[in-house]
Amino acid sequence: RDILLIGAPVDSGKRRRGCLMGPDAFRVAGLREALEGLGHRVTDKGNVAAEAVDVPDDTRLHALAETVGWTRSLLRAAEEAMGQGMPIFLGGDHALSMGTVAGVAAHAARVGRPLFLLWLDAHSDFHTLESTESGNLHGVSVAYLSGREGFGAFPAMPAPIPGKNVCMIGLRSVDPAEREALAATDIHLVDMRAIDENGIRAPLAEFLGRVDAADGLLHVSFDVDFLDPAIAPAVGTTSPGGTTFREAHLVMEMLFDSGRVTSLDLVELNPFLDERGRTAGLMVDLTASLLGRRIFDRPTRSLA
Ligand code: DIR
Ligand code: MN
Ligand code: MN
Ligand code: MN
Repeated sequence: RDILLIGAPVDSGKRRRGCLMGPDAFRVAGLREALEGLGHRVTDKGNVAAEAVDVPDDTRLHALAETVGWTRSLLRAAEEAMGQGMPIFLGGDHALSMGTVAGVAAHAARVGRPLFLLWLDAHSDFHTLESTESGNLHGVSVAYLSGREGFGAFPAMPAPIPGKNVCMIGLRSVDPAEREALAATDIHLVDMRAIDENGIRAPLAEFLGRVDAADGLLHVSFDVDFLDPAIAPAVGTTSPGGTTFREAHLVMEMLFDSGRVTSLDLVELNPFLDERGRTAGLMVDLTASLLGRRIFDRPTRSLA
C-alpha cells in the first residue's frame, strides 16, 4: 500500500503539554522502517502547522482559537491525503481528530462511500463546548464529528457521521453529560466490562461486518489510553483497567484481516512521560500489526 505519514503536533487539546513531541517520537521509534519492512511504500510528509485564525478565545475553553486553527489545516491535509494513499496522522492530542476525520469525511462524501469510525479510547470524547467541565477540547472530538450543535467557531462538519457508523471500544471514563448524550445515539459502545465479560473479538467482528456490508471506508482513531497504563505509561490522562497487550494486537490483526482501514490517527502519546520510548515502540508495533505483521498466516475466513 501507499502510506503517508503526516505529523500533527497538536498540543492545544488539554493543559498538560508534551504531545507536540509525538510525531518525532513515532519517527524515532521506527514507524517508517517497520511499515517498509512489511512491503509498503511510505512517504513522510512532515508536520502540518496550525492555521492562524481570527477566533476570540473563550475563558471556559482551553486554547479554542489554536484548536480551531488546527482543525482547519488538518481538514485540508486529510482530504488531500485521502486521494494519495492511506494517511497515518501522528499526534498530537485527540483534538486533532476533529480535523483529520472531518477531512476524511469530506473525501468519503465526494467519492460517494459511507464512512465508519472506530474510536479506540478509554474516553468517549463526546462533550460539546457547552457540556465540557474541563474545557479541554480533546474531549469533544466525536461530538463534533457526529454533527452535534454548538461548535460555532469550528468549520462546519462537512459530512456528519451517523451514530450507527461509529463504534467506541475500551470505554472506562465517561462523564455524566457524555453518558446522557450517548444514550440518545445509536453509537455502538463497548466498555471494559463488556470486554471482560465477552472478549474484544465479537463486538469488533460485528462492527467490521457492517463496514464490509456497506462497502465503507474505515477511519481508526487510536488513543494511547485505550491501552492499560501498565504497558503504555506515556499518556497525560491515564486510566487504569485498559486493554492488554494481546487484546490490542488482536484488534490490530483483525483490522488488517478486514482489509477495510483507509486512514488512522495515533494520538495522545506524550513522550515526555515515557520510559525510554517504550510507549512509542509499542504503538509502532501495534501499527505494524494493523498493516500486516502477524505470527502465522491465517486462512481467510469471515470474521462474523
Ligand atoms: C474528560 C477527559 N472526559 C474531559 N477526557 C479525555 O476532560 O472531558 N481524556 N478525553 O483523554
Ligand atoms: Mn481520546
Ligand atoms: Mn482518552
Ligand atoms: Mn472525556
